[in-house]
Amino acid sequence: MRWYVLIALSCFPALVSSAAERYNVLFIISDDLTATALSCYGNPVCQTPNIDSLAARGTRFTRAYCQGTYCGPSRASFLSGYYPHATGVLGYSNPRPQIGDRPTWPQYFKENGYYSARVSKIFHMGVPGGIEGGGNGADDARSWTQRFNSPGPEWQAPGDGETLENNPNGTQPVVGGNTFVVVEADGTEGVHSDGKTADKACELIRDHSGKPFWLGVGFVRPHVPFVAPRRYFGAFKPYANNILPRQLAGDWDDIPQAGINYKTSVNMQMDIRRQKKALGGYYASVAFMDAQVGKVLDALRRAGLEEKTIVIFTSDHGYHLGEHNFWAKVSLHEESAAVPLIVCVPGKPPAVCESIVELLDLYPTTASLCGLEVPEQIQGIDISGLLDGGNWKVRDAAFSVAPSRRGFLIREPRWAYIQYREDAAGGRELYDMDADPQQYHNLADVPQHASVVARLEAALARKLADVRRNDL
Ligand SMILES: [Ca+2]
Repeated sequence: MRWYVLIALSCFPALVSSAAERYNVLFIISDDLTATALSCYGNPVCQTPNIDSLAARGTRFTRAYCQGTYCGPSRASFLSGYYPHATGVLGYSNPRPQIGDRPTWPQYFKENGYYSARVSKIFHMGVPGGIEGGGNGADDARSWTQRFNSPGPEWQAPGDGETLENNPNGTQPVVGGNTFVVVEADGTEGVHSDGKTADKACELIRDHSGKPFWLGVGFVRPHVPFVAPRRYFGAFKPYANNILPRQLAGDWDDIPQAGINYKTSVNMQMDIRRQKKALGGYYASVAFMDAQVGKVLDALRRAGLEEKTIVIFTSDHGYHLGEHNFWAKVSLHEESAAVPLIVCVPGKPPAVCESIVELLDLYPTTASLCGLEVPEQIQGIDISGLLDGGNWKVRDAAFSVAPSRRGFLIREPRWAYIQYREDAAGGRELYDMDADPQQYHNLADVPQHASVVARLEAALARKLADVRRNDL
Protein backbone atom coordinates (compact mmCIF):
# COMPACT_ATOMS: atom_id res chain seq x y z
CA MET A 1 0.00 0.00 0.00
CA ARG A 2 2.78 2.37 0.97
CA TRP A 3 4.09 3.02 -2.56
CA TYR A 4 0.60 4.12 -3.67
CA VAL A 5 0.74 6.72 -0.95
CA LEU A 6 4.21 7.80 -2.04
CA ILE A 7 3.03 8.17 -5.63
CA ALA A 8 0.04 10.17 -4.49
CA LEU A 9 2.30 12.42 -2.43
CA SER A 10 4.78 12.95 -5.25
CA CYS A 11 2.07 13.63 -7.86
CA PHE A 12 0.17 16.13 -5.76
CA PRO A 13 2.67 17.81 -3.46
CA ALA A 14 0.85 21.14 -3.62
CA LEU A 15 -2.42 19.51 -2.66
CA VAL A 16 -0.85 17.71 0.29
CA SER A 17 0.94 20.76 1.62
CA SER A 18 -2.08 22.98 1.25
CA ALA A 19 -4.10 20.45 3.25
CA ALA A 20 -1.49 20.74 6.02
CA GLU A 21 -1.70 24.50 5.85
CA ARG A 22 -5.39 24.56 6.48
CA TYR A 23 -5.48 23.34 10.07
CA ASN A 24 -7.83 25.34 12.24
CA VAL A 25 -6.51 26.63 15.55
CA LEU A 26 -8.86 26.33 18.53
CA PHE A 27 -7.20 28.15 21.40
CA ILE A 28 -8.96 27.62 24.74
CA ILE A 29 -7.66 29.64 27.66
CA SER A 30 -8.87 29.54 31.22
CA ASP A 31 -8.15 32.48 33.54
CA ASP A 32 -6.00 32.03 36.67
CA LEU A 33 -5.95 28.23 36.39
CA THR A 34 -3.15 26.38 38.15
CA ALA A 35 -2.14 23.05 36.65
CA THR A 36 -2.34 21.48 40.10
CA ALA A 37 -6.15 21.81 40.05
CA LEU A 38 -6.60 19.44 37.08
CA SER A 39 -7.03 15.71 37.43
CA CYS A 40 -4.83 15.10 34.36
CA TYR A 41 -2.05 16.88 36.28
CA GLY A 42 -2.63 14.67 39.32
CA ASN A 43 -5.25 16.48 41.42
CA PRO A 44 -7.06 13.68 43.30
CA VAL A 45 -10.11 15.75 44.23
CA CYS A 46 -10.95 18.14 41.41
CA GLN A 47 -12.11 16.05 38.45
CA THR A 48 -11.75 17.59 34.99
CA PRO A 49 -12.83 14.83 32.58
CA ASN A 50 -13.12 17.05 29.52
CA ILE A 51 -9.68 18.63 29.78
CA ASP A 52 -8.36 15.16 30.66
CA SER A 53 -9.85 13.77 27.44
CA LEU A 54 -7.94 16.37 25.43
CA ALA A 55 -4.76 15.51 27.35
CA ALA A 56 -5.34 11.83 26.57
CA ARG A 57 -5.18 12.47 22.84
CA GLY A 58 -2.70 15.37 22.76
CA THR A 59 0.63 16.33 24.29
CA ARG A 60 0.47 17.37 27.93
CA PHE A 61 3.38 19.59 28.94
CA THR A 62 4.57 19.23 32.54
CA ARG A 63 7.00 22.17 32.45
CA ALA A 64 5.20 24.99 30.65
CA TYR A 65 5.65 28.53 31.99
CA CYS A 66 3.94 31.86 31.51
CA GLN A 67 6.04 34.95 30.77
CA GLY A 68 4.21 37.18 33.26
CA THR A 69 2.52 35.92 36.40
CA TYR A 70 -0.67 37.94 36.01
CA CYS A 71 -3.16 38.55 33.21
CA GLY A 72 -1.96 41.77 31.58
CA PRO A 73 1.70 41.08 30.83
CA SER A 74 1.14 37.36 30.20
CA ARG A 75 -1.55 37.81 27.58
CA ALA A 76 0.15 40.79 25.89
CA SER A 77 3.26 38.62 25.65
CA PHE A 78 2.02 35.42 24.06
CA LEU A 79 -0.41 37.31 21.80
CA SER A 80 2.23 39.74 20.52
CA GLY A 81 5.08 37.21 20.39
CA TYR A 82 7.37 39.30 22.60
CA TYR A 83 8.46 39.04 26.24
CA PRO A 84 7.01 41.66 28.61
CA HIS A 85 10.38 43.43 28.88
CA ALA A 86 10.65 43.62 25.08
CA THR A 87 7.40 45.52 24.60
CA GLY A 88 7.41 47.13 28.04
CA VAL A 89 3.78 46.06 28.45
CA LEU A 90 4.03 45.24 32.13
CA GLY A 91 0.50 46.26 33.10
CA TYR A 92 -3.00 45.92 31.71
CA SER A 93 -2.88 47.39 28.21
CA ASN A 94 -2.77 45.76 24.80
CA PRO A 95 0.59 45.75 23.03
CA ARG A 96 -0.51 47.52 19.82
CA PRO A 97 1.25 50.85 20.45
CA GLN A 98 4.51 48.98 21.03
CA ILE A 99 4.31 46.50 18.13
CA GLY A 100 2.95 48.91 15.53
CA ASP A 101 1.92 47.03 12.40
CA ARG A 102 3.55 43.77 13.38
CA PRO A 103 0.83 41.13 13.52
CA THR A 104 -0.36 39.57 16.74
CA TRP A 105 -0.77 35.79 16.82
CA PRO A 106 -4.45 35.72 15.70
CA GLN A 107 -3.89 38.65 13.35
CA TYR A 108 -1.12 36.75 11.59
CA PHE A 109 -3.56 33.95 10.82
CA LYS A 110 -6.20 36.47 9.75
CA GLU A 111 -3.73 38.04 7.33
CA ASN A 112 -3.11 34.57 5.93
CA GLY A 113 -6.73 33.98 5.00
CA TYR A 114 -8.11 32.68 8.27
CA TYR A 115 -11.36 33.71 9.91
CA SER A 116 -10.11 35.02 13.25
CA ALA A 117 -12.42 35.45 16.20
CA ARG A 118 -12.41 35.64 19.94
CA VAL A 119 -15.13 34.85 22.42
CA SER A 120 -14.72 36.71 25.73
CA LYS A 121 -11.34 37.25 27.39
CA ILE A 122 -8.27 36.67 25.19
CA PHE A 123 -6.43 39.97 25.60
CA HIS A 124 -6.76 41.34 29.12
CA MET A 125 -10.20 42.11 30.53
CA GLY A 126 -10.94 42.97 34.12
CA VAL A 127 -12.70 40.17 35.98
CA PRO A 128 -15.33 40.56 37.27
CA GLY A 129 -15.67 44.29 36.41
CA GLY A 130 -15.11 44.00 32.65
CA ILE A 131 -17.35 40.92 32.44
CA GLU A 132 -20.30 42.49 34.27
CA GLY A 133 -20.06 45.45 31.89
CA GLY A 134 -19.58 43.36 28.74
CA GLY A 135 -16.95 45.68 27.21
CA ASN A 136 -13.86 44.87 25.14
CA GLY A 137 -11.30 45.45 27.91
CA ALA A 138 -7.71 45.84 26.68
CA ASP A 139 -8.57 44.13 23.40
CA ASP A 140 -6.85 44.67 20.04
CA ALA A 141 -9.47 45.16 17.32
CA ARG A 142 -7.04 44.51 14.46
CA SER A 143 -6.51 40.94 15.63
CA TRP A 144 -10.04 39.83 14.80
CA THR A 145 -12.46 39.27 11.96
CA GLN A 146 -15.16 39.17 14.63
CA ARG A 147 -15.22 39.42 18.39
CA PHE A 148 -17.82 38.55 20.99
CA ASN A 149 -18.16 39.40 24.66
CA SER A 150 -19.94 37.28 27.25
CA PRO A 151 -21.43 39.48 29.95
CA GLY A 152 -22.47 37.68 33.10
CA PRO A 153 -23.74 38.44 36.58
CA GLU A 154 -20.50 37.35 38.27
CA TRP A 155 -20.65 38.06 42.02
CA GLN A 156 -24.20 39.40 41.66
CA ALA A 157 -25.52 36.00 40.54
CA PRO A 158 -28.46 34.96 42.71
CA GLY A 159 -27.55 32.21 45.15
CA ASP A 160 -25.64 31.66 48.38
CA GLY A 161 -22.71 34.03 48.42
CA GLU A 162 -20.00 34.79 50.95
CA THR A 163 -17.10 37.22 50.97
CA LEU A 164 -14.12 35.33 52.42
CA GLU A 165 -11.44 37.99 52.16
CA ASN A 166 -11.07 40.64 54.88
CA ASN A 167 -14.37 39.71 56.39
CA PRO A 168 -13.41 38.09 59.70
CA ASN A 169 -16.68 38.99 61.41
CA GLY A 170 -18.84 37.96 58.49
CA THR A 171 -20.47 41.37 58.36
CA GLN A 172 -19.52 42.26 54.79
CA PRO A 173 -21.98 41.58 51.98
CA VAL A 174 -20.94 39.83 48.78
CA VAL A 175 -18.78 42.31 46.86
CA GLY A 176 -17.24 42.72 43.41
CA GLY A 177 -13.65 43.43 42.42
CA ASN A 178 -10.61 41.19 42.73
CA THR A 179 -11.94 39.68 45.94
CA PHE A 180 -12.25 36.13 47.24
CA VAL A 181 -15.99 35.61 47.02
CA VAL A 182 -17.81 32.29 46.65
CA VAL A 183 -21.29 32.15 45.10
CA GLU A 184 -23.18 28.87 44.87
CA ALA A 185 -25.46 30.15 42.14
CA ASP A 186 -29.05 29.37 41.34
CA GLY A 187 -30.14 29.02 37.73
CA THR A 188 -28.66 27.53 34.61
CA GLU A 189 -25.14 27.48 33.18
CA GLY A 190 -26.24 29.71 30.33
CA VAL A 191 -26.66 32.80 32.51
CA HIS A 192 -22.97 32.82 33.41
CA SER A 193 -20.22 34.31 31.29
CA ASP A 194 -18.50 30.98 30.64
CA GLY A 195 -21.79 29.30 29.72
CA LYS A 196 -22.39 32.02 27.13
CA THR A 197 -18.81 31.74 25.90
CA ALA A 198 -19.18 27.99 25.34
CA ASP A 199 -22.50 28.44 23.49
CA LYS A 200 -21.07 31.14 21.20
CA ALA A 201 -17.92 29.11 20.53
CA CYS A 202 -20.04 26.07 19.56
CA GLU A 203 -22.07 28.24 17.20
CA LEU A 204 -18.96 29.71 15.56
CA ILE A 205 -17.44 26.24 15.08
CA ARG A 206 -20.67 25.07 13.41
CA ASP A 207 -20.89 28.14 11.19
CA HIS A 208 -17.27 28.21 10.10
CA SER A 209 -16.59 24.57 9.36
CA GLY A 210 -15.95 25.37 5.70
CA LYS A 211 -13.13 27.89 6.11
CA PRO A 212 -10.00 27.77 8.26
CA PHE A 213 -10.36 29.56 11.54
CA TRP A 214 -8.28 30.77 14.47
CA LEU A 215 -10.77 30.79 17.31
CA GLY A 216 -9.87 32.04 20.76
CA VAL A 217 -12.22 30.86 23.51
CA GLY A 218 -11.58 32.67 26.79
CA PHE A 219 -13.12 31.29 29.96
CA VAL A 220 -12.98 33.59 33.00
CA ARG A 221 -13.21 30.89 35.68
CA PRO A 222 -11.59 30.00 37.99
CA HIS A 223 -10.67 33.71 38.33
CA VAL A 224 -12.42 35.23 41.36
CA PRO A 225 -15.29 35.54 42.14
CA PHE A 226 -15.73 31.76 42.52
CA VAL A 227 -19.18 31.64 40.94
CA ALA A 228 -20.67 28.49 39.46
CA PRO A 229 -24.05 26.77 39.28
CA ARG A 230 -24.81 25.13 42.58
CA ARG A 231 -24.42 21.56 41.34
CA TYR A 232 -20.68 22.00 40.74
CA PHE A 233 -20.06 22.58 44.44
CA GLY A 234 -21.37 19.21 45.64
CA ALA A 235 -18.09 17.36 45.19
CA PHE A 236 -16.26 19.88 47.41
CA LYS A 237 -18.67 20.01 50.34
CA PRO A 238 -18.69 19.95 53.22
CA TYR A 239 -15.92 22.48 52.77
CA ALA A 240 -14.38 21.36 56.06
CA ASN A 241 -13.26 18.16 54.32
CA ASN A 242 -11.03 20.00 51.84
CA ILE A 243 -7.35 19.47 52.51
CA LEU A 244 -5.10 22.51 52.58
CA PRO A 245 -1.41 22.35 51.67
CA ARG A 246 1.01 21.42 54.45
CA GLN A 247 2.52 24.46 56.16
CA LEU A 248 6.11 24.46 57.34
CA ALA A 249 6.85 26.32 60.58
CA GLY A 250 8.88 29.45 59.84
CA ASP A 251 8.32 29.03 56.09
CA TRP A 252 8.42 32.78 55.43
CA ASP A 253 11.62 33.35 57.39
CA ASP A 254 13.89 32.70 54.40
CA ILE A 255 11.72 34.44 51.77
CA PRO A 256 12.60 38.08 50.90
CA GLN A 257 9.85 40.60 51.58
CA ALA A 258 9.13 40.95 47.84
CA GLY A 259 8.55 37.20 47.68
CA ILE A 260 5.75 37.18 50.24
CA ASN A 261 2.76 37.14 47.92
CA TYR A 262 0.36 40.07 47.68
CA LYS A 263 -2.48 37.89 48.94
CA THR A 264 -1.88 35.65 51.95
CA SER A 265 -4.03 33.88 54.52
CA VAL A 266 -2.73 36.51 56.94
CA ASN A 267 -3.42 39.75 55.07
CA MET A 268 -6.73 38.41 53.74
CA GLN A 269 -7.71 37.47 57.29
CA MET A 270 -8.87 34.03 56.18
CA ASP A 271 -9.13 31.45 58.94
CA ILE A 272 -8.99 27.72 58.20
CA ARG A 273 -12.74 27.53 57.52
CA ARG A 274 -12.50 30.32 54.95
CA GLN A 275 -9.37 28.86 53.38
CA LYS A 276 -11.08 25.49 52.93
CA LYS A 277 -14.12 27.16 51.43
CA ALA A 278 -11.90 29.19 49.07
CA LEU A 279 -10.33 25.94 47.88
CA GLY A 280 -13.77 24.35 47.35
CA GLY A 281 -15.03 27.43 45.52
CA TYR A 282 -11.99 27.42 43.25
CA TYR A 283 -12.43 23.72 42.47
CA ALA A 284 -16.16 24.19 41.74
CA SER A 285 -15.23 27.00 39.33
CA VAL A 286 -12.69 24.71 37.65
CA ALA A 287 -15.27 21.91 37.34
CA PHE A 288 -17.77 24.32 35.80
CA MET A 289 -15.16 25.64 33.36
CA ASP A 290 -14.18 22.05 32.46
CA ALA A 291 -17.80 21.28 31.56
CA GLN A 292 -17.80 24.29 29.21
CA VAL A 293 -14.60 23.03 27.59
CA GLY A 294 -16.45 19.75 27.04
CA LYS A 295 -19.22 21.53 25.12
CA VAL A 296 -16.70 23.18 22.80
CA LEU A 297 -14.82 19.92 22.17
CA ASP A 298 -18.16 18.20 21.45
CA ALA A 299 -19.06 20.88 18.91
CA LEU A 300 -15.72 20.35 17.18
CA ARG A 301 -16.36 16.61 17.01
CA ARG A 302 -19.92 17.04 15.76
CA ALA A 303 -18.72 19.43 13.05
CA GLY A 304 -16.28 16.74 11.87
CA LEU A 305 -13.32 19.06 12.48
CA GLU A 306 -11.23 17.07 14.98
CA GLU A 307 -8.90 15.91 12.23
CA LYS A 308 -8.51 19.42 10.87
CA THR A 309 -8.00 21.36 14.08
CA ILE A 310 -5.09 22.04 16.41
CA VAL A 311 -6.59 22.34 19.88
CA ILE A 312 -4.69 24.14 22.63
CA PHE A 313 -5.76 24.36 26.25
CA THR A 314 -3.89 26.55 28.72
CA SER A 315 -4.09 29.38 31.24
CA ASP A 316 -2.50 32.83 31.40
CA HIS A 317 -0.58 31.92 34.59
CA GLY A 318 -0.93 29.68 37.61
CA TYR A 319 -2.36 30.27 41.08
CA HIS A 320 -1.65 29.63 44.73
CA LEU A 321 -4.21 27.67 46.70
CA GLY A 322 -2.71 28.12 50.15
CA GLU A 323 0.87 26.89 49.55
CA HIS A 324 3.11 28.90 51.96
CA ASN A 325 -0.19 30.54 53.00
CA PHE A 326 -0.09 32.31 49.63
CA TRP A 327 -3.19 32.78 47.51
CA ALA A 328 -3.76 33.85 43.91
CA LYS A 329 -1.14 34.86 41.32
CA VAL A 330 1.80 37.30 40.93
CA SER A 331 4.20 35.09 42.93
CA LEU A 332 7.05 33.55 40.91
CA HIS A 333 6.82 30.30 42.82
CA GLU A 334 6.02 27.15 40.89
CA GLU A 335 2.25 27.10 41.44
CA SER A 336 1.92 30.59 39.98
CA ALA A 337 4.54 30.61 37.21
CA ALA A 338 3.77 27.16 35.77
CA VAL A 339 0.72 26.74 33.53
CA PRO A 340 -1.25 23.77 32.31
CA LEU A 341 -0.58 23.28 28.60
CA ILE A 342 -2.12 20.69 26.31
CA VAL A 343 -1.54 20.80 22.57
CA CYS A 344 -3.47 18.38 20.39
CA VAL A 345 -2.47 18.16 16.74
CA PRO A 346 -4.22 15.79 14.31
CA GLY A 347 -2.16 12.72 13.59
CA LYS A 348 0.33 13.22 16.42
CA PRO A 349 0.59 10.52 19.10
CA PRO A 350 -0.57 11.23 22.67
CA ALA A 351 2.38 12.15 24.87
CA VAL A 352 3.53 13.71 28.11
CA CYS A 353 6.36 16.14 27.45
CA GLU A 354 8.77 17.22 30.20
CA SER A 355 10.72 19.70 28.09
CA ILE A 356 10.66 23.29 29.31
CA VAL A 357 8.42 25.41 27.09
CA GLU A 358 6.86 28.86 27.28
CA LEU A 359 3.48 30.28 26.29
CA LEU A 360 5.47 32.47 23.90
CA ASP A 361 6.16 29.32 21.87
CA LEU A 362 2.52 28.88 20.82
CA TYR A 363 2.54 31.58 18.12
CA PRO A 364 5.55 30.25 16.17
CA THR A 365 4.56 26.61 16.77
CA THR A 366 1.04 26.96 15.37
CA ALA A 367 2.32 29.05 12.46
CA SER A 368 4.77 26.29 11.61
CA LEU A 369 2.19 23.51 11.98
CA CYS A 370 -0.17 25.37 9.65
CA GLY A 371 2.49 25.81 6.99
CA LEU A 372 2.94 29.54 7.57
CA GLU A 373 6.35 31.13 7.72
CA VAL A 374 7.29 31.89 11.32
CA PRO A 375 7.62 35.67 11.62
CA GLU A 376 11.29 36.46 12.14
CA GLN A 377 10.87 39.09 14.82
CA ILE A 378 8.89 37.10 17.40
CA GLN A 379 10.72 35.75 20.42
CA GLY A 380 9.24 32.28 21.00
CA ILE A 381 10.54 28.98 19.66
CA ASP A 382 8.84 26.62 17.23
CA ILE A 383 8.40 23.55 19.47
CA SER A 384 6.37 21.52 16.96
CA GLY A 385 9.14 18.89 16.94
CA LEU A 386 8.26 18.01 20.53
CA LEU A 387 4.77 16.97 19.43
CA ASP A 388 6.09 13.84 17.75
CA GLY A 389 6.71 12.37 21.18
CA GLY A 390 10.18 13.70 21.96
CA ASN A 391 11.48 14.91 25.31
CA TRP A 392 14.43 16.98 24.24
CA LYS A 393 15.71 20.36 25.23
CA VAL A 394 14.36 23.25 23.18
CA ARG A 395 15.52 25.85 25.71
CA ASP A 396 17.83 25.82 28.75
CA ALA A 397 15.34 27.60 30.97
CA ALA A 398 11.97 29.30 31.08
CA PHE A 399 11.83 33.04 31.80
CA SER A 400 8.97 34.65 33.66
CA VAL A 401 8.47 38.01 35.35
CA ALA A 402 6.32 39.62 38.02
CA PRO A 403 6.68 43.30 37.15
CA SER A 404 4.67 44.52 40.15
CA ARG A 405 7.27 42.83 42.36
CA ARG A 406 10.19 43.68 40.07
CA GLY A 407 10.68 39.95 40.12
CA PHE A 408 12.33 37.61 37.60
CA LEU A 409 12.34 33.82 37.39
CA ILE A 410 14.81 31.58 35.61
CA ARG A 411 13.43 28.04 35.73
CA GLU A 412 15.78 25.26 34.72
CA PRO A 413 14.84 21.58 35.05
CA ARG A 414 16.55 21.35 38.43
CA TRP A 415 16.76 24.95 39.70
CA ALA A 416 14.22 27.69 40.18
CA TYR A 417 16.01 31.03 40.63
CA ILE A 418 14.03 34.12 41.58
CA GLN A 419 15.52 37.57 41.85
CA TYR A 420 13.90 40.86 42.89
CA ARG A 421 15.16 43.94 41.03
CA GLU A 422 17.66 43.76 38.22
CA ASP A 423 20.54 44.28 40.64
CA ALA A 424 19.05 41.72 43.07
CA ALA A 425 18.70 44.46 45.70
CA GLY A 426 15.24 43.07 46.56
CA GLY A 427 16.64 39.65 47.39
CA ARG A 428 16.91 36.19 45.88
CA GLU A 429 15.34 32.76 46.12
CA LEU A 430 16.88 29.51 44.91
CA TYR A 431 15.09 26.17 45.05
CA ASP A 432 16.32 22.70 44.22
CA MET A 433 13.22 21.38 42.47
CA ASP A 434 14.44 17.77 42.60
CA ALA A 435 15.00 17.74 46.36
CA ASP A 436 12.37 20.34 47.34
CA PRO A 437 9.56 20.56 44.77
CA GLN A 438 7.36 22.39 47.30
CA GLN A 439 9.94 25.18 47.53
CA TYR A 440 10.14 25.18 51.31
CA HIS A 441 13.89 25.85 51.55
CA ASN A 442 15.42 28.93 49.97
CA LEU A 443 19.06 28.05 49.21
CA ALA A 444 20.09 31.44 47.81
CA ASP A 445 22.15 32.32 50.89
CA VAL A 446 23.57 28.86 51.52
CA PRO A 447 27.35 29.13 50.85
CA GLN A 448 27.50 25.71 49.21
CA HIS A 449 25.20 26.97 46.42
CA ALA A 450 26.96 30.29 45.80
CA SER A 451 28.27 29.17 42.41
CA VAL A 452 24.78 28.12 41.27
CA VAL A 453 23.43 31.51 42.33
CA ALA A 454 26.23 33.30 40.48
CA ARG A 455 25.65 31.24 37.35
CA LEU A 456 21.88 31.83 37.37
CA GLU A 457 22.24 35.53 38.12
CA ALA A 458 24.48 35.83 35.06
CA ALA A 459 22.03 33.74 32.99
CA LEU A 460 19.20 36.06 34.05
CA ALA A 461 21.16 39.18 33.05
CA ARG A 462 21.98 37.59 29.68
CA LYS A 463 18.36 36.60 29.10
CA LEU A 464 17.09 40.06 29.90
CA ALA A 465 19.64 41.59 27.52
CA ASP A 466 18.51 39.11 24.80
CA VAL A 467 14.87 39.99 25.39
CA ARG A 468 15.63 43.69 25.03
CA ARG A 469 17.57 43.10 21.81
CA ASN A 470 14.64 43.19 19.40
CA ASP A 471 13.20 45.10 16.46
CA LEU A 472 10.71 47.24 18.39
CA1 LIG B 1 -5.47 35.83 34.85
